[in-house]
Order: sequence, then structure tokens, then C-alpha cells
Amino acid sequence: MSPMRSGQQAVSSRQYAVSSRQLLTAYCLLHTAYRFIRVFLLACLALTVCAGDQLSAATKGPQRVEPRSKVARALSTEIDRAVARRGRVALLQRRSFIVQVNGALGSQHLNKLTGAGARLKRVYGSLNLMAVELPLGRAAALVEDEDFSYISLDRPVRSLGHVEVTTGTAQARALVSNTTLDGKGIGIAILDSGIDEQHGLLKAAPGHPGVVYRQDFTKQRAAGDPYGHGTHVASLVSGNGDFAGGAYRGLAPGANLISLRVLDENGEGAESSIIAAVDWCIANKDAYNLRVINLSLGAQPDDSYRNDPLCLAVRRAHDAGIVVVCAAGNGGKDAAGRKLYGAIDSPGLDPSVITVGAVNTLGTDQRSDDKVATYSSRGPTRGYTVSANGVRQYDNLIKPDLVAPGNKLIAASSYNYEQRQPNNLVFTHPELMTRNTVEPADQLMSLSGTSMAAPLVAGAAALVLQANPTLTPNLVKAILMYTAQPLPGFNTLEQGAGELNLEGAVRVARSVRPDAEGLSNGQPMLVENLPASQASVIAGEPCSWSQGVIMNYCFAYGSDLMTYWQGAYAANHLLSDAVAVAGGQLRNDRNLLSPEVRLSRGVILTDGVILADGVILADGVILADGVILADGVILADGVILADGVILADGVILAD
Ligand SMILES: [Ca+2]
Repeated sequence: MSPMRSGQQAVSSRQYAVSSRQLLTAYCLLHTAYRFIRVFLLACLALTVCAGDQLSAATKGPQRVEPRSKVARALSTEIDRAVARRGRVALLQRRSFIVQVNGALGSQHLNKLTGAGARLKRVYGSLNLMAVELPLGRAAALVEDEDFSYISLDRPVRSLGHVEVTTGTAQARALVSNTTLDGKGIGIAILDSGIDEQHGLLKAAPGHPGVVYRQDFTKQRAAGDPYGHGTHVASLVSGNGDFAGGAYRGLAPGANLISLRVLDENGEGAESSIIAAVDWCIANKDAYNLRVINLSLGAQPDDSYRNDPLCLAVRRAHDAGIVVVCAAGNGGKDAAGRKLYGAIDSPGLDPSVITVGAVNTLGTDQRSDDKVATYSSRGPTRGYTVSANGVRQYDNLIKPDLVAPGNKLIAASSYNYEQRQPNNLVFTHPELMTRNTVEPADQLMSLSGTSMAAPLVAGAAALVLQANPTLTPNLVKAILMYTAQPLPGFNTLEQGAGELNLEGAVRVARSVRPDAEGLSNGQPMLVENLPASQASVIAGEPCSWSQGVIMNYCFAYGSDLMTYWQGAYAANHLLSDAVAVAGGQLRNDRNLLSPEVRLSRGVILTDGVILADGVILADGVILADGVILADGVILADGVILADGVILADGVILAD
């Protein structure tokens, strides 16, 4: 059984894009004909009422890519469903809509709407659209009127403002005296599909440096971000707080972005490009104070992390003192929707990096309703080596390391100025666009995936490093895990240590002695005590810290992890160096862990697979060799994507 893969979706989207382009070309040809054959046009007036609208959309570019119908797809599905169920109540229910009009918005439009029982919520005169409330059943009838061009549901926008609160970032900003934590001075490399630097959330402004360096590692040498993924990711990291009243402020708006383009206009890239970009980061880290790399991309592993070239590259970056953040992948379920374990992408399967899964916040600041997204890739890692007699030895490391909001996040939508059209993600999936403005630099889109969760952790790492620039990558990772909040009902292979809690992370980070790296294993490392409760309060709710750190095969826990320097935090180690498997038992290295740190009592089977005692696998999921026996879940095999193609997330079906 092979897991659902974004790559398959990317291929089909591309085919869809070609046909859409052909449609647009046809419209443009029609438009030319319109100029020269007005007489003919008059004779065909009835026909052009609809086509003319599409023509203007085609020439203006971003307005609407392929208006096949006057009713948005999601809305027409809802109406159909209500009608099929004879749902009188559903049809009478008042909903919020965006109504677009033909021609200049005038009193005739307002009169018709109020006549249909609509309540006007907001009128956007310059955009010729209105936000209204209307019974669902009236919506379809409304668009029969020629004065109206398009109607869609006014979907709830989950702005980053929500993410800023629910991750504890809003509180964390003021935790260091005399400064506002915004990532200032920290360089963050975004290895992705490029960044649209003209976008309102990303262009340079006072207090918001935006992109300070850019280089294209693909063969295309394209400007901006024709695919759209990298711009979205970059604005989650550092969107300008002056845009739209701060509703989409990134976690680290003061950081310096380094845009290294490794994915092409279809979201695909080669391993070699990524390795070259990572090596560029290592060579230039001092020039840009480059402390964080974000990799919202991945490939299915066909190698152990010990041999995987991407893993070796990110390991070099880690060893050079850079915090590397990777998306876990979106392989959490198969095509039939069944839960899947063992689908962590490369390079997220390397023990040195911070691997991030996605949380569905349900759009609320409170975290008590948060869930790990169904598509978020679960551990263990399934890279493998093959022994001399042909037997696969799987890595089986616990991943992800933590989870962060990643479902339906609204952020910047890049514009393709060369072709005068939205980015390819929006071009092929117009429903992703959540803020469709005439000004391309103000457009926003909604994406879901671990690709969206990773940049929140990258931004968080930048704030932690601003709070305490002396921290090693291992200590940054340990602090983020230690202060993360375990979500009830999800095991460690689903959520790692828990959900990102920046309030707690900054509180610990600022307390670490600046000379901590010179300490020996077990020496006190804080300048103040840990809070007695070891919990944060976010959106009025207590959020307990996990108080532990994942180390390959187990969960190390105890306050000593934060109160005493651990040898494993040093730059020349991995956290997981502190724990070894010997004779089927976990043993901790006394030189790398202080005596009071406990290890979860996981039993290690002879083939290196964990059989946990309920600490790690709370819901009783049992791992055997290659198959999960409990509750029908399936363990993905190390399926091979042989040609070294790297994929960004395609468009995934959000929870
Ligand atoms: Ca929530």
C-alpha cells in the first residue's frame, strides 16, 4: 500500500494548468476579434454578456482565472447538497457571501440585494464587490440576474494573527526587557520556490528588511515565485506587521530573509540544487548571521539518513551551527484516508534537524481543541540500509520532533508579473485565493500542510535566538521540544514532544547563561529558576510543557534537561548521541546526559523497532517489523522515488 503523495497531485495540477492557459489564450484571441469586429459583436450581444466578463478577467490577470460558472464551486456544492437532502432549514439559513457585480457598483445592485432579503455587511466600491448576508437558498437565484457576475461563500479567514496568539508568540515578544522580539538581526534562509519581493507582506520597509539576498539554484533563473509556495512560506516567517493592520504578521517580521530558489514553477526541484543551496548557507552564514534554514519540501526516503545526500547536507549545516527546520511531509494517510505511520520525508528524517508536523487549530486561539492534522506525516522514519544478505535495516527514529499550526493558513500569494497571472498554485486552484484584490501585491491565499507548519517553527527559532544568541542548534531544538505542549489523544510518533509554545520557549531561552556552551555535563545552566508550574497560559488556558526531549528511540524527560547543561547540547553532538541501544536496551551516555534525566521505558526489539510501554505510544499502537498490527493502521514502506526529484507540497485537501 503506498501512501498518498503530493507528487501525484502536482502532476495532475500541471496538466490542469495547461488546459487553463489554453482557455486564457482563447479568450485573448476573442478579445482581439472583439476590437476589430464590433458589428459582429453587436449581433452576438447575448453571447458576449458572459464572454466579455471573462475577457476582462483574462486581460487584467488576477481578477478571476477561469470563471466557468457564476457560482463558486464550494457554494454550488453546498446548495446542491441542501437541495438533494430537501434541506429546507439549510436553504433558509443565512450565510455570508461575497457578491461581485457587472459594471460599476451602483444603487441598482444594492436595491436588488436588499430586495432579496440580503443584509449588507461591507461594500467595496473600487472592487465592485460586496459582503452580504443572505439565506443560502436565495444565493443561487441571485446570480441569474445579469447585474451580478459571481457569488461565493465569504469563508472564515484564519489570519496569522490567530497563529501569533495560539503559538504564544504574541506574549513572547515582550519577554525580553528593552526589546520587542521580532527576529531582528537573524538571517533565515528559505529554500523554496522563490519569493515575490513586491508583495505587501514581504517588500522591504522600515523595521522589515524583507529579502536581503536571493539566488536561483534551479536551471530556470526565474524572477519572483511563479509557483507560489515559497512566498507563502516566507510571509509566515516574516510577514510585515504593517500590512492589513497586522492581521498577517509573521513570527519574525524583523528577520533578514535569504531566498534560495530550489523549486521550479511546478514546485519541483533536484536534490543537487538543494545540496548546493545548503552549502551556500554554510559558506555565507557569517556574512548574513544566517542562523536558521527552512526546508518546506521533501522526498520519499530510499536511504538511511546515514547515506541520504540531503540528510548529509543538512547535517553539515547543523554542524556549522545553523538550526535546520524541515517539514515532516503530508503522508499521514493513504489514498483511502487510512491512517499511515512511517511516512516522514527526507531530509526531515535526519536526527539533527527539527522536523515539524501540522496541527489543525480549528481556527481558534484556544489549544484545547487542537488536533494533529490527519495528513501530517507520522514516524518512525523509514529510511533504510540493505545488509549483505538483502535484508532492510530501517532507521525507525521517532519523528516528528514537534507540531505547529499548519491547516488553512492565510498568507501571501505571489504574482507572476511576467505572465500577468497569479502564481501556479492559485492558477490551477482558484479556490485557494482568499483575498482577491486588483492590486496583485495585496493578494492572499490559503494553504495547508506541514510546509506551512515548518516556517512557524523557523520563525520561532529566530525569536529564541534573538532572545539568546548564544544557544547551540541542539539547545534551541531541546528548548522548543521541552516547552511544547503534548496534545491529548496523539502519540509521540504523531506529534513528537507536542505543539509549539513560543511563550515557554522564549522564557527558558532568556534564562540560559550566555556562557553555557563552556559548561561541563551536569553543571547549572540557568540564571533564574524554571517556573514552578512549567506551563504557559495561552488564550486563557493552561498549556503544560512536555518537559522532555526526543532522542531517536525514546523520550528523555525531567527538569534537569533545562536546569543543567547536557553534554549533548554541544555543537559537535546530536541530541540523540546521548542515548545508545546496546543489547536490546536503551542506555544513556553519562558524559552527555546528567544523572537525573530519565528515559521513557521503551523496549527496543532486536531489529531496532520500538515496542513502547504506553509513554510513547499512548493509544496502544504496536510496531512490528514493517507492519502495524493495531487498529488497522498501515506502516508505509520505504517507497523509492528513484530520480531524486524533490517536491514541495502540492495542494492538499485540508482537514
Ligand atoms: Ca484551537
